[in-house]
Amino acid sequence: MKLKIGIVCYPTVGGSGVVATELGKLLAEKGHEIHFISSSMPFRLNKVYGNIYYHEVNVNQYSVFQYPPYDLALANKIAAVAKRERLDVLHAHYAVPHAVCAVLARQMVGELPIVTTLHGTDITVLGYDPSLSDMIKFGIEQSDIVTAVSDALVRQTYELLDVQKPIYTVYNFVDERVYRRREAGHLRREYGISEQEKVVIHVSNFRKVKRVPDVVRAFAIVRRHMPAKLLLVGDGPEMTVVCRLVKELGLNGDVRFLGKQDKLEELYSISDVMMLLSEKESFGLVLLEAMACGVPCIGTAIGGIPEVIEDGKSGFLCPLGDVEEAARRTLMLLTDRRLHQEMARQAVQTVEQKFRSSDIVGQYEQLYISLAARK
Ligand code: GMT
Repeated sequence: MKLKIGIVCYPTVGGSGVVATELGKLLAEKGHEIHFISSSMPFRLNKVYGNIYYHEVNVNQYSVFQYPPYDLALANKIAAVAKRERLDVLHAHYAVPHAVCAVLARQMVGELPIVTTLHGTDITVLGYDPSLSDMIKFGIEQSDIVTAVSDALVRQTYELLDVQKPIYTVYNFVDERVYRRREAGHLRREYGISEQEKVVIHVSNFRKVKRVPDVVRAFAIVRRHMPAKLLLVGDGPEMTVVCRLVKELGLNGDVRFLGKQDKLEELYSISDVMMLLSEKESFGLVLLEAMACGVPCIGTAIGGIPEVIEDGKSGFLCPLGDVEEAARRTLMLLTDRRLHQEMARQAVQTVEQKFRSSDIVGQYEQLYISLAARK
């Protein structure tokens, strides 16, 4: 059954937009017709596909509005696309405003099955905001099917918002054709990494919840014991704090600030350990990307991270804020060649078995088909 699927997502760098775009691309490869509706072209949509369309939401500036009415323009656009293209289903990634706008669009067109995927901060951060929480709950309850990217996020949503609706876990995935270990030795040389040095990588949007200073502190301990470099990939509000800490700890020569990068698979391919020490993380897509490239991970035992890293198998879990433990586990991995090889192998295997992209895309497809059949 070939479907016409609308996908509403954030277009910028960020896990929810990445998952939504990769999902659209793989669904298109299976023959479905995909309509992205977003404020700008999703950044991962880097190739022309005959059956992928992009509909831009434009918000006009009128002096009567103190704030541009993006949400209303989005709802209007969803309704227009749904009607014109006869969409079978609309998939909203992130509860606000996307799920809520989808519900409004459905009222405008009469019939529009809605799947909403909760990605994390839409619940774990915005869900605590009294100016938004009832609206988030409404968007969830009015959707036809709701998914979340980990069991942990499903539990948190029930606890926080007291929603009366089944929420299904559908994990994140990566395109295994892109995320695989490859030869990128030239990058080590370009970043001035010597043969003897090990490489620790951290990738995030440098927001407070990512606790990047903990990564730097853990790395400082590692560095006292062995030659190593830390690659910090990404940018965001905490960057100034992180730069200051790196300087304070005398690590300037051993930390490379790479900023936002595209070809992450090449950076993972020169890395030995991935570190993600967040205080909130519904899944941790970057862990999966690293694991697919054969990089064992050190992560905090919070949110959905324990569903991604199998402690002692594909990496290690540490208590939140325990930088000594994160450093101890990293050192274990960096100094024991056999342990590292085995964990790298397990990491790749976990991606292939538990998070296989064809299985995850198939799960979403089944949800769409069940809704389209109800029409
Ligand atoms: O990690 C971020 O801050 C970005 C955020 C987003 O909304 O794009 O990522 C969330 O969604 C990703 C895709 O489902 C998850 O892998 C991330 O764990 C999740 N981030 C948080 O929960 C903090």
